[in-house]
Amino acid sequence: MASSAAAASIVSLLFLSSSLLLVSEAQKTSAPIVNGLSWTFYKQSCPKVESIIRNQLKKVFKKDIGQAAGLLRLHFHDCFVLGCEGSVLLDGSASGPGEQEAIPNLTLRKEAFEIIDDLRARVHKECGRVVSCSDIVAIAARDSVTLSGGPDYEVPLGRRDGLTFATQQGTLDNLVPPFADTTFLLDRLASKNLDKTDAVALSGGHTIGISHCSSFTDRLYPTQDPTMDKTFANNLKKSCPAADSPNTVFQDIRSPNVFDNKYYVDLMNRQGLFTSDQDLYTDKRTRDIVKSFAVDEKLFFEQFALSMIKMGQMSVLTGKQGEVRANCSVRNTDNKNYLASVVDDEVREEGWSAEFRK
Ligand code: HEM
Ligand SMILES: *[C@@H]1O[C@H](CO)[C@@H](O)[C@H](O)[C@H]1NC(C)=O
Ligand SMILES: CC(=O)N[C@H]1CO[C@H](CO)[C@@H](O)[C@@H]1O
Repeated sequence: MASSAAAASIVSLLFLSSSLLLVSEAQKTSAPIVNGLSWTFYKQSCPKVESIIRNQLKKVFKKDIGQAAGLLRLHFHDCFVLGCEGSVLLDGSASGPGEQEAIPNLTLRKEAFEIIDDLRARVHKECGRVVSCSDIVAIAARDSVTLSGGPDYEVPLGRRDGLTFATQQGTLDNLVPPFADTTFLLDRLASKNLDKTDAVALSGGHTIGISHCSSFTDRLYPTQDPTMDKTFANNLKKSCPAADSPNTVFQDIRSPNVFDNKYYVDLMNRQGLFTSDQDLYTDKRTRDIVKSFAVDEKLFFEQFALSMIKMGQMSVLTGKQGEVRANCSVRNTDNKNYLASVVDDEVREEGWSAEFRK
């Protein structure tokens, strides 16, 4: 089974370069885009934003490819709680703890926040305060996928940054815990207009990155989950000798740092790390989708890109909503003055595009 999947992925690799072109062309036309976002949002105001981010991330990942996983997960957490509006980046304030302090966020990487701040500063230096933190997070997540070996795809842009962050309870109520079964996972995603294909595709994000023991040791202690492959379980027990061991393990044992379809091959071999992962193969509603991605990497890549574009547009702020933060960790203090400059910028942009049409 594993070898036929491997053969299938070799075949799909051969077609990868040509298919990627098709995918990104197709997405521009077929991926639905919400009102207020655009494929060419910064064409006039910051045409280099995407190349600045990609070039810097190439350097970051050359030193530590693990950071790609941290950035991908950051975008997911941002979007699921209050929508993709950068609230996950806000530091807790006097009014209460931020999304960062809520339990599921304790394992977001500190470096991911630092990388986003650094990218924002670089983009600001080039273009001024025009690109939102939430757009930077969305672009960085896409680049993390692409630079780890996954698909390249266009990201709709024009998100604005939120002014508030979720409570700890709000964060818990919107994310999915690793001990969730497929019914729980599908219900929660359905409430965000994501269907079962999106659920299986997006879970494929677990083809890169790490997990702390405490996120899955409920499957090892006190009783071992019978659906888990025995050898896999024994190895996890070595890495995590107690339920609360502080260690980490790779999520995809076959190719931990490569964005590929091996996550689904893991599931078919009962080597999924979380219940939420493994149950996608146990549950009849999602099993065939898992299989189809395990044997056809191209199919997975195309669907992953579509599902990410969908997730990346959840409850976005656009137009004059929210703000463009000057520091991703805090709200702007000069909101009033800044509104004037937003209006100026928009007038300027309209001027430019009128020019363009001549
Ligand atoms: C919807 C169900 C999901 C659940 C239950 C879930 C749960 C988790 C958990 C528990 C961790 C490990 C945290 C730790 O202990 O360090 C993790 C890591 C990760 N998740 Fe998810 N996740 C889900 C969806 C997603 C999605 C949609 C993506 C992106 C498309 C994603 C990307 C990642 C990545 C890349 C990591 C590794 C982070 C790192 O290495 O720092 N996850 N996830
Ligand atoms: C952004 O705000 C945080 C929190 O107030 C602060 O610690 C940090 O130095 C600021 N970063 C920049 C680049 O000003
Ligand atoms: C309370 C706590 O530890 N919060 C942390 C949540 O995660 C971010 C990013 O890693 C940290 O900066 C916070 O300190």
